[in-house]
Amino acid sequence: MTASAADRPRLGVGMVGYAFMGVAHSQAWRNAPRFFDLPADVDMAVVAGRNPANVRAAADRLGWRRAVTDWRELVASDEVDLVDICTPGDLHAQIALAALAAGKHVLCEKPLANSVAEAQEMADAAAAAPGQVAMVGFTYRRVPAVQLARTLVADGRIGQVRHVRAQYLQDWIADPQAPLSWRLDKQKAGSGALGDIGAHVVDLAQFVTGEEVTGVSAVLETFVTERPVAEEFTGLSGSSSGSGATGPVTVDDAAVFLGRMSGGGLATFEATRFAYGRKNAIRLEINGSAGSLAFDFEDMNVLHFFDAHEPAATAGFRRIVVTEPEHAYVAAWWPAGHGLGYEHAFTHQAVDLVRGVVAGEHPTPTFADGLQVQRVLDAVERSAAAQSTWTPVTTSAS
Ligand code: SOE
Repeated sequence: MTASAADRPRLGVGMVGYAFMGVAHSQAWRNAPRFFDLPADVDMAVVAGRNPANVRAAADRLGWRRAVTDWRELVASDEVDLVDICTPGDLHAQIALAALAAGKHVLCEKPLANSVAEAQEMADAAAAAPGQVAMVGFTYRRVPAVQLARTLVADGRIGQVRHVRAQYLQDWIADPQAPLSWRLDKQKAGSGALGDIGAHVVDLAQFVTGEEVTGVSAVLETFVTERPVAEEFTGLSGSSSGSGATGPVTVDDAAVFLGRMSGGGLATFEATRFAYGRKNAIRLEINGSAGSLAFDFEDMNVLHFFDAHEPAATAGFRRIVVTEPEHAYVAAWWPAGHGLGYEHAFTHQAVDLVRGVVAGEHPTPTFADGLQVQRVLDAVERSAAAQSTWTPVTTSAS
């Protein structure tokens, strides 16, 4: 890091990719210093993308000083201290390894990689560079209600974890005519709903309970195997080229699995993009020996808490509105009750990252955490392929 004009450290950021995640990260880099007291000035130095006109336009729109068409140039640039990877998964490992080798800090979108082997290499490279921060973008950890859930579990308020019920439900490809996107291409994305959104709930379940998933029994399904070729994409939705051309879906559309937690509890996970009406429902319910917690991202400023010690006559789920200055990150934003949204967790991620870099600490989730989630995803895929614990129900014919 260089010193900025006011003699404060300057953290130069270079971001690779500028689609949906790149837009969210850009907003976070812009807002972090405006709302939080940071120990360094954030310089949105360089953005990289393949198309010269589009990346220049994105730089202007999103607030990046310079645009380049080769991520290697960004990684090599003296202006860049931290490389922020917002590309499809097939580029995560290459870029992160190059960035770590060049002495840069790294923020990598989730899932960490497209395979355990890649994730292992990335985690090893990060471990070999202890002076550099390497973090994975499991952003939902930084929703204040999720932070409160973790604190309540850690403080023993629900006792020993018995059940974890985790779902990530979306519907943006429920229509069979929704066009192909890179998220439906195994080469690019590694897996489908499993890695794209299932990874988030695996991470959340582990983060909130402070435990790990130790084993799984899974089924995966691809409901629509052929889709129209896309013309262009904004956000998640795309328009089909209208040419009638179609292409194969090479990933899972939905993942459902059981798991065991390291503390002895049982878990169920569901990740699908076929849940009509559910736009970004990230639901986590945890039942412990002394109470329960429930969270749904579609009502993200609220955490439900049931305390089993309360008298039965008046006990009930308490609806905690997580917008008080006492709640994680909230004091930097709006007065109580005014609420936060999707983008705020990205800002919190940027804040923790800048603080970690300056303090020489490693904010979680680290690449090692990303590798652990990747191992769970891998176990899910192996279990689904093996069908080893799958027991068909007998029919009158069998
Ligand atoms: C698409 O399913 C997606 O953009 C994911 O890739 C993100 O990680 C999730 O937060 C929102 O949905």
